[in-house]
Amino acid sequence: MKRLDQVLSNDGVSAELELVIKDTMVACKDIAYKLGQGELAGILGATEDENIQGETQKMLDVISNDLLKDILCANPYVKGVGSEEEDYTIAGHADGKYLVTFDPLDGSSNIDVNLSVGTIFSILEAPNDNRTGDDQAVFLQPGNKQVAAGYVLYGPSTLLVMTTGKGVNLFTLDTNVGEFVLTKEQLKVTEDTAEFAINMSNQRFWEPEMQQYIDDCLQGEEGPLGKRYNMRWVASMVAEVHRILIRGGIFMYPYDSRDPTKAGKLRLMYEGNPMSMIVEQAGGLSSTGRMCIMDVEPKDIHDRVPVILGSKNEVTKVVAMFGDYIPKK
Ligand code: FDP
Repeated sequence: MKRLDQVLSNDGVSAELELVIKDTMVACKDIAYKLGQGELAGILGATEDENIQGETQKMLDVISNDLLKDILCANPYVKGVGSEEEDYTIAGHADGKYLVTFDPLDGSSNIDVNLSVGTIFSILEAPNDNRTGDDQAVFLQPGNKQVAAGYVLYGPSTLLVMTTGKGVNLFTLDTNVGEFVLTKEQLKVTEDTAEFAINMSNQRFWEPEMQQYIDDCLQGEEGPLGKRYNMRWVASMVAEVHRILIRGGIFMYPYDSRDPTKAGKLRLMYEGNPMSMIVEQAGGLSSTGRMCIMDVEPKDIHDRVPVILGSKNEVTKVVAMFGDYIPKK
């Protein structure tokens, strides 16, 4: 079986980028170990702090963030990092070629109930100028500029799903040797699906287009979509996207009016962009409803975005509800 480094070399990934990815995985293996220890390590529960998004930080959010931040900032090829858990971007090496953004522990409300969580990462090329990684402006590039994106899913087994722009591969952590080994090549999202994932408790706050689509799904065979739908909501984006990569589906965290100043709940640079690159590299689609997520120009490292992604034909049906935009593929 091929190891991660062999797959990256076969894909023609530069030695520098390979080292950045491998260091990201060193941190993720440590996170996986700590999650596995759970209560025994005394690291479950909340801290007294909130992150810049106003969310209470779990102890493991902070530990995972520190692991990724420390290892990546020490990597000579990393110019800077941006994290969902950090107020500002952090400088690495002034002449580093890459910028890494990450959500260290996505779905962290699941930690205390021992359900799946994940780490999401996105890698961009750093602009070749005198600015350093603590200048957030260097990070403000749309998702279509990503050179790599991936997630690690900490579930019954620890999985890495990633792309460097040549399709999407799935690796499983072999805990006997501490290596990620290739277990599925070239994942493909089915074009059609009858399974949707959305937090239905927010229904009354959605825009009319989204209300309409879900109403149509709920009508099943008798409705305009003509099929019976199933629903799933793990409340962990990594787990939802993984399910979609394995058996198809559509995941939505749309705009809602609970806080009209926020474009959505999910973060563009830590969640929307990397997950869109993975899903689109696997033949799926991603959209805000009105434009391709990866075409959104970020104004701030912590920008939020409405997210609709998954099986191509189903995402196309949802964006058709919004009416004024046709997805690229
Ligand atoms: P969490 O807040 O627990 O980190 O990243 C945000 C996220 O989880 C996603 O992983 C998940 O899909 C979503 O929020 C869950 O949102 P709800 O709390 O609305 O269910």
